[in-house]
Amino acid sequence: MADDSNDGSPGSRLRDGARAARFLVGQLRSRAWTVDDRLTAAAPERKPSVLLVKTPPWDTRLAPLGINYLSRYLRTHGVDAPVWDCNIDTYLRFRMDQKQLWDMEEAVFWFTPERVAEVFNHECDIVARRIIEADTPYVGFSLTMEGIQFAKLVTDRIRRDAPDKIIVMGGPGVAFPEFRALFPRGAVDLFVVGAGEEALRLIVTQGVKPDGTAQHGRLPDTLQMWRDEPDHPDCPLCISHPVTPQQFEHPDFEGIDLCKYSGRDHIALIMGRGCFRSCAFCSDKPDQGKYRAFDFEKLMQAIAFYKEHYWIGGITWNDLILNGNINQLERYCDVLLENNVDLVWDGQATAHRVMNKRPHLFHKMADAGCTDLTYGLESFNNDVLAIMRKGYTEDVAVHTLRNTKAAGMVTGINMICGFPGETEAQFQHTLDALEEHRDDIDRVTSLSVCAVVPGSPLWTEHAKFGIQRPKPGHYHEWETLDGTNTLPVRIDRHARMKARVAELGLSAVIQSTDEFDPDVRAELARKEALTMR
Ligand code: B12
Ligand code: SF4
Repeated sequence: MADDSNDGSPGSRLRDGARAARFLVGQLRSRAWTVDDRLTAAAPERKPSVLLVKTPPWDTRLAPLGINYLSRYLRTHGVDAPVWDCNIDTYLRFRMDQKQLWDMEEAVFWFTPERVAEVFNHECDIVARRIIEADTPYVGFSLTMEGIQFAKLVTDRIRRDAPDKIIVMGGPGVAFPEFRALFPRGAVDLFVVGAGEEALRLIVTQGVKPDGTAQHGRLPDTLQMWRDEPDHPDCPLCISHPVTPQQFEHPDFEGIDLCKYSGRDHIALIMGRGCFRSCAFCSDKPDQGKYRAFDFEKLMQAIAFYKEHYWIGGITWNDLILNGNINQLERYCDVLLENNVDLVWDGQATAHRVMNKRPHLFHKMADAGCTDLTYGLESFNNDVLAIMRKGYTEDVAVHTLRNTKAAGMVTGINMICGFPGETEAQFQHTLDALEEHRDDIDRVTSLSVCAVVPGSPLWTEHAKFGIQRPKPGHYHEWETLDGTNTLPVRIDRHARMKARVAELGLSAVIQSTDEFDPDVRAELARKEALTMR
């Protein structure tokens, strides 16, 4: 008995400790109570939840929309869906000496794995840790193509430290099989293709696993599932589910600190998805489908909410085309005007024959706060516009510009140089038209060299356009089968348009051609090799 008594002496305390340790070891060794069982037994059933993360690179002026639309939808349907704009946090941590990486011209940096790793290796440790600590069964990354390398560094760490976490990727960066193939095997469990609202809700609430089976309930037939390479079982599953225009829920930006963004009192928003045109170079239309305007009441309620809670002064509409439904657009203007809503707004639109017949609508837009419209005109030559499948002619485009300007709004245009089939004479016509219509153009919002990107008709129907498809990741490096339109020809036209734009005193955002000029690349590679020696 003396042995069992705790007399407080060092000897008795040691004996007690040893007994407790033996008991614990015994418990752990017993088949009925393994370490793993204890962990599960201790944790209550996990709530369906997903952490939505926007990784770099992305805009730093306005909060990202993808994760915020998804989060609001999921929370409206009872799913816990916190968001993390990792892009803005990373930018704020690195802006002191790496601010330029967030410039539009830096795409090549983000595509180069070694360069991304060199700058962000340690940051990705922190990002992964934060994602793991959020302790949600699913993590959803929202990506553009440029974001793949950064996301890969993060997923490597998640795989190592939290192998059970199910990694879902969505956004335009995974819209087409050619983009999805850029992800190394094992980095992703599930790809969500297209608008992710309903697909993600089903994944999280039904507990969809990487093999496509659901842990709870039966998945509806409306949920599409496929593998890009059906014969490879380790090829991640792709999932898609349609979302009706009435289903979209505008963000409430919960969990987002709007003060972090430089766009001051502006937010981005969309009033519809898709586009009614089908331009040959465009991959957005094949990704998003035909235009559908969102529910009007919900839209106006959302604007009232932002005014009341965030005191917003402006909205940048991120729609592919703001005039996708001109009746809805007019209604929106009417409500703003009737209620004296103090709001400035801008966006992208398309040259529009029917809208041209309603000049009052342009004036109404300006009165309701629209300050600036960018049109993807691309060319002023009718033959080129026809091969581009733009769906309008030069006179319609010019008329739209004139109406916009006459109403007092700023006009921007996007231009593309060297579309397959564009002859030197047709290109010259566009150069001259820039001069002729100078008074109706305030800005060239984007001046770029024609690229052939996955998903676009130029890519999928390349033979019809008489071109060879470029290699993955080198989307500017294509040429016509007859050899008349090559990268140097396009770079030359781009340089001449750039010069004309400068001569005309137009402000312009001009794509840098260095990044895909093979001569410049070869020179850079040579210099790099010399410094490595
Ligand atoms: C507006 C816009 C911009 C604005 C962004 C302003 C802002 N803060 O929002 C500006 C002009 C700044 C911009 C910049 C860039 N952009 Co941009 N942009 C767009 C545009 C027109 C709309 C984006 C948007 O807000 N959509 C609305 C939201 C709600 O839709 P969403 O993001 O697609 O999200 C839905 C689905 O994709 C999906 N989803 C999205 N994320 C996730 C995640 C998960 C887990 C799931 C399940 C689903 C899911 O569900 C969402 C809700 O339905 C798109 C066009 C397009 N097709 O998307 C291009 C687009 C996204 N941009 C593009 C690019 C390349 C860029 C740049 C990288 C360009 C560059 N080379 O520098 C830069 C970003 C870098 C930088 N430093 O800024 C490309 C991406 C290409 C690709 N396939 O990856 C696009 C697709 C245009 C194109 N076709 O070329 N852009
Ligand atoms: S108008 Fe713009 S979004 Fe629509 S198909 Fe043409 S390029 Fe694409």
